[in-house]
Amino acid sequence: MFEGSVIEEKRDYVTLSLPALQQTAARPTRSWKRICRRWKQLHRLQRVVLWMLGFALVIALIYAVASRTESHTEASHSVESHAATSLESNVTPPPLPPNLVIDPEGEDNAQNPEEEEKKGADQIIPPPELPVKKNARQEAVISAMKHAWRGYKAFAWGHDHLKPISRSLEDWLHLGLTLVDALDTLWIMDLKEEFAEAQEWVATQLNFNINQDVNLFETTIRVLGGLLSSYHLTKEQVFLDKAIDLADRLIAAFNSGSGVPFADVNLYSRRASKPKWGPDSSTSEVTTIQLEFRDLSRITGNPIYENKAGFVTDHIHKLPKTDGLVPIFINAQTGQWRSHSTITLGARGDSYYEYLIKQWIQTGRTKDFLRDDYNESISGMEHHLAARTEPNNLLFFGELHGSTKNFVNKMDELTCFLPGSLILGVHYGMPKHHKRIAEELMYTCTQTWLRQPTNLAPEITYYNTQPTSMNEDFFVKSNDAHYLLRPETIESLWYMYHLTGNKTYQDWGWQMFQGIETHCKVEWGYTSIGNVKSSVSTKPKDKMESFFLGETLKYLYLLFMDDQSIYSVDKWVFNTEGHPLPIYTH
Ligand code: DMJ
Repeated sequence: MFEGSVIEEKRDYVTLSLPALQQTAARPTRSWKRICRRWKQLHRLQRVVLWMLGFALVIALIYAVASRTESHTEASHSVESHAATSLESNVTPPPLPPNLVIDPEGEDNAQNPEEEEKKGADQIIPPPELPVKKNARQEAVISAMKHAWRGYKAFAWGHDHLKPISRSLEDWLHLGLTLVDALDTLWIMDLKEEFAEAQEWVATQLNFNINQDVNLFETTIRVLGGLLSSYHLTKEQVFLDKAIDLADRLIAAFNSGSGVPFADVNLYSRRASKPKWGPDSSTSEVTTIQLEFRDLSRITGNPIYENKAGFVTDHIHKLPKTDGLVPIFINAQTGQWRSHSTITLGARGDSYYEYLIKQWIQTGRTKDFLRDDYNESISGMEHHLAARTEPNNLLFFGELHGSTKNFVNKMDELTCFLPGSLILGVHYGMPKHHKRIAEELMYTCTQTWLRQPTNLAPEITYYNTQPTSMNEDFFVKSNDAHYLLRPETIESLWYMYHLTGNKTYQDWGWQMFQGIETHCKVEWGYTSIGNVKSSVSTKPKDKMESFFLGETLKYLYLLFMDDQSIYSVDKWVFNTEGHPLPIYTH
């Protein structure tokens, strides 16, 4: 009964409305005919006057719209240039007082992060709108990316690395490293054609069912990280499917007895093993897989990845430390430190500290032990590793070597990730004096590039802490003079610019990019070089690392972007290989 009456009602409505629509449609035709008749009855002069009035009205409208748009653009320009001018006075940060340590109880205390608005969301962030217009510096970086891609495509397509001088390739993990590492950079730079061909390769050729031992950390940060960020940016299911397949194989590395993963795992047999060169896993490696594994759990709803990787963080939180600083080796079977190993912010130590703050951010600032461990480690760095050069009082972070823990005045280029993490922390409420440390270390790192005739940084720099006849703040040994196309300093420049707006950081990055263009660019891509100390004898090494596309060029592009809100650190947390992942609420 009820249904029947609804149908009836619907029929009535349709029957009634059709003629009404027809009437309405007929009305304009009649009015139009009337207007035409009247127009023809007008005198010729009257018609000319009406035409002119109409024309003047259209011009006035166009003018009004144009001047509104212009005044809006001018207003935003003047805000930007004011910000730039007021920051310009702070170009070279004045050195910190000789005693860098500042009372953590004093005015420098951390802001209460709970008081700040919680950033991030559990939902996947919609892909950001791509900016239409790019500035000249961005265009230059895009050209570099296209140049690198062209060489890779021609001679190393689907392989790990391009050897651009010999026009050949090199495989290490046999996972198409450069291609997967470059995916999100191509997307961010709006290189859609290149992205599509890379996606096609991932869909049809990327195969993890191979009898190949791979390093858990490298595979996680480059391949799993690259697939996950591509998934978030594009929502293409293929990236997620591949990420799950890979993680299901990598997870075997955690079958170690202690839950701290072995360094290597065979993708086919899913058997884990110690590294070929020693009994232990590297601390930075076992603590720099959590962002990626957690992200996969959050997307899929399968907690296993997050639980396995999260266990390592919890376990290491409980181990003894030197004021928050950790040895660089840990045994996977016992889960204990190799206690006589070195403490460094460089190789094998670096990203332990980076992932403390980034994991805290990724989890919506809810796991406070991560923040506390991070803050303790920065205090430890200030007390044990911070030192100053002669004659110019530059800040650097040295190392505590082996069982003696003697201080060594050496800093890796890898350590230059730290200004970026520090300023990110300050943005999220960490102690304000961390900003000063970030600015000073950023300056020192930049000097390691710009004081070389190539404008490129060596792998390792030694610092003068005593007055010497050389009168130089630092020096480079011949064996350490290579530049591997690394990103760390440029990555930190992006964070510093992104979070302070000081355009000097862009200018420093531009000078570094000129160094890369002048000394690393070859006909078929970009090459690492063996000697940054000479602009005539750079000793090219014939290798283009995957992180050059995954990180170095990406961070240069982000550094030069006019609209910094698109890849904001309030929405994204970048893994250690430069792959953006979303921030969650817990
Ligand atoms: C990259 O693979 C990552 O940035 C990692 O954290 C350190 N080493 C390289 C780049 O130098």
